[in-house]
Amino acid sequence: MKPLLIWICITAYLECFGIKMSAKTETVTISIQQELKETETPKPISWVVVPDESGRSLLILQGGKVLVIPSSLKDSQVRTFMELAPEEMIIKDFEEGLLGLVFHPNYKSNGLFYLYYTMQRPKRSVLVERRVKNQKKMELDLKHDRTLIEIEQPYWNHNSGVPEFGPDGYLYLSTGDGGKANDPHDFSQNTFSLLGKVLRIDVDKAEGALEYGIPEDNPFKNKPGYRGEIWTIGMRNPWRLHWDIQSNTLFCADVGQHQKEEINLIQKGGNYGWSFREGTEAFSLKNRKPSGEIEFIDPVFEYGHDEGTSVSGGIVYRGSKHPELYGHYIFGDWGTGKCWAIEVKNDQTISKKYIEFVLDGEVINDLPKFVNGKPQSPFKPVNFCISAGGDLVLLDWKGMVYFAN
Ligand SMILES: [Ca+2]
Ligand SMILES: [Ca+2]
Repeated sequence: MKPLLIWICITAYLECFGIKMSAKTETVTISIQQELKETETPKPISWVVVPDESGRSLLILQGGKVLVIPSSLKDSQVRTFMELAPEEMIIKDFEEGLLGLVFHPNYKSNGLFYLYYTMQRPKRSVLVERRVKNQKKMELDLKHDRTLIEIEQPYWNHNSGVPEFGPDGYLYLSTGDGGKANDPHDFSQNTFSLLGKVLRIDVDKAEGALEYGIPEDNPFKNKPGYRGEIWTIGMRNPWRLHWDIQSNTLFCADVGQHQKEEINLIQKGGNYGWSFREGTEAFSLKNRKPSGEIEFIDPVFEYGHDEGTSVSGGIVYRGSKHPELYGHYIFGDWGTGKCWAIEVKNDQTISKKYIEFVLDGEVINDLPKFVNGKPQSPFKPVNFCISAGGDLVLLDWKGMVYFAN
């Protein structure tokens, strides 16, 4: 056989086993700079632009504080917007705390926003509506404090907690499986539990005893044995959710246990597998099959624990500084610092790039390093967000806020 033919045969053979013989993955280099150096920003978990055209943003800290950041990013003008009271004991273990904040789509007329955080005694997570009473001054209305959802948390980990509004005006909320390992109580596949799901609710309505409405087109509304809030089933610990309005796609990065880290495209009523499956594989520690026929939705992208140990989802890049990443979903790994950009079309990943971030001439996320099987990265990407100018904000859980140049 001719060499080319031999190569094609080998490639086809390996691809039968899912081994891709594609060309070397391209690496995109992005230089970044640290901002807010003079401000204490421990465990930053989200950067949210205030939707009032002021150019201000909120920086959400896991410990329960929210800072207002001026468009100038000047440290001297940063101030505390709100701080959850310490008696609420929102953070006790490292996955607990203030985990998400989102503004209401009609924020300009109603001043509303939503927080998701954990509380203690008993352990639970809550979705709470708060209000800004003076938008110009970003002054919190101390009287408006409405708890919409309260979910009992059996363990300290896997609380998930990303509220995001869709283009339909409904609030999507990711929840984790409740914690420990192996989803010991099978919450993710339990259709009467709010754990291990993506939920979809109408915050502008109240229905029966609920503080919110359940949209008429939710897939399981009024179905016996199902909570009507459920939009998808079988999530483990989504960190995080992102609506890309332009492509009308809800991205969900789901943290794996010991096999695979996942990027999923969320579809109405879908079952994303956990804990029957981890990524595209059977979950090896349970290795059981569902009693009936369930169609599981595979991730659109996954990676193994040779590359990382805990995925941090991000955003679809729509900025202008890096045209080579336009329309790509950007995310990284909290354990190893490795970062990716993938391009998705027709529910398939059509291209993959690595991203290396350069700070002061040094790459901060070099090749993944493991010692005794544990990832060693001083850089802990926890979220990739969008700045007021539409560019990339990179949050390092170690307390740093970076802006892409
Ligand atoms: Ca938990
Ligand atoms: Ca899955």
